[in-house]
Amino acid sequence: MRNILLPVLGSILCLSARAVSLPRESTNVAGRGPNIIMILADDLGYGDLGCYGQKMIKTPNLDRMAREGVRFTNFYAASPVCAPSRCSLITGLHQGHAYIRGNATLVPVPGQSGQAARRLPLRPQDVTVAEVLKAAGYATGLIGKWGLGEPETSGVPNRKGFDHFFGYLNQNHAHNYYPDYLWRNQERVTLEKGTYSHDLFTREALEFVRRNRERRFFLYLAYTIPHANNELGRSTGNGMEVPDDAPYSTEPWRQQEKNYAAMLARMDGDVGRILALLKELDIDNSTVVFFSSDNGPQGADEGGFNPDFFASHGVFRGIKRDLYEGGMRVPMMARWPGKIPAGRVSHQVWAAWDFMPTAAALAGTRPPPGIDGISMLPALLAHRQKASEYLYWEFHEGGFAQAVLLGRWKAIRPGANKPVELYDLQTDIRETRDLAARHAEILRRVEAIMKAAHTESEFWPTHPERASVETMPGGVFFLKNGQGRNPAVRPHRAQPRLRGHFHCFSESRAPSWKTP
Ligand SMILES: [Ca+2]
Repeated sequence: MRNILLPVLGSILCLSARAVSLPRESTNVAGRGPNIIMILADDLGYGDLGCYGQKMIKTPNLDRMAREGVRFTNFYAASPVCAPSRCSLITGLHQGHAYIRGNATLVPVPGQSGQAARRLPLRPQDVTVAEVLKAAGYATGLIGKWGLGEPETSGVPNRKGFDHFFGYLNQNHAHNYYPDYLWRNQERVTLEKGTYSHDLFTREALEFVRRNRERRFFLYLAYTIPHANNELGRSTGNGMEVPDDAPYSTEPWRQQEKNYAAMLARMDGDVGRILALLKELDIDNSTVVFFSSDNGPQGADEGGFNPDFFASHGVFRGIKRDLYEGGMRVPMMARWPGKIPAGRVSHQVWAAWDFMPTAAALAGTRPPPGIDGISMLPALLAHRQKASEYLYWEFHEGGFAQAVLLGRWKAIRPGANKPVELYDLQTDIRETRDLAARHAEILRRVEAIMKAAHTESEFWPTHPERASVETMPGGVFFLKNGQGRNPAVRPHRAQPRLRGHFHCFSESRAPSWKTP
């Protein structure tokens, strides 16, 4: 990706997440390049689609999309949970540099209270793919789940490059598929009772495409399924919320699994409708459609769905919240008739933070300088592709964990003070044999990358116990020196100092999937 020494210097000089600015050349350029649609599923695993080996759930439209385009086998999400994964996707920065590195911060966000006190909004200086494409003349729309800015903050979609927004701002709100309201731009829209939000998103997406068919557009369609309704899951044991379990009603499965499969069927049909509309409007050949997921499949603790039932994690170890392959490796397909050769399977290694520069390259513009991603346009077109030197991840729930992919080697440090595990993906795709003790030189290299690729974040400190963080009742954190203090919360008697583990997240850690 880049010389290892440069980020070391960078991490010394820059203690906060980096901000990047739009290159001047990219502004006021008339729309060029194809339309771009990014369809992102929520918690859909590598093994959930027919074209990725799924046998029990039928996904004919997505399978057809794969046959008509390229299917990638080595594509990685940026984080094993929603918000950080999506932040990296749209800003081109991996988690060592991204501004948002968790669903919830470890310290309160200044000026915010209640739920928002731990939801960090994107800042004006965090450049998104929507801003890049808008500057290149694209109409930009976001439909579905955002999670990167609460109401009236700097991070709302309309302030981050989206002309049009319809959906959820808050991720917990997005658990509810029959919500009382959604946001249309910055207005709260009351919904009719019994409206399934996913259906509204598809309707809205079809309308967006129709409305913008005469001009270049970018549509980020962030579906919320097959994620669970966690609150419903906790109260009833079945949080897999869908209006109808067809076409799986008569299967001898538990209701959770029927509903999960029905969610995928619903989404598959809707992707088919979007592809059919492109054809009907005669913009099929001028539209690139991507399909991917934000992280691996959820555990049974979220909606009662068992990710082993359909082998949603494929053959891999781990699920959502794991840095093992099952939590990180997700489907990625791209379809652009006439340009992307049909029916290809590509083993190109790439990650969510490569999406922004890839979209910029498609649009004929340049991404902002200083990002981690590189354009994968050559790989899409089956041309010779430059590869990143390594991929880097970090994750802060349950302690500071890191992972590196370096060629065939996958290294994972499961906690700040834990030894690094090393797996050879070429011979051990399930990550069962830790070879760290046998490959000292590789271990030194990946440890150097872990040091170099990470910059410290004030909201996700790697050693919060040293950063003088104290926890408050209800899981609210304070910095002892008063910085970051939320004035809306009255201090109570401080709880014992934390020692690297946090148990206050509403999104609790899923149990690890055991390799058979
Ligand atoms: Ca997710």
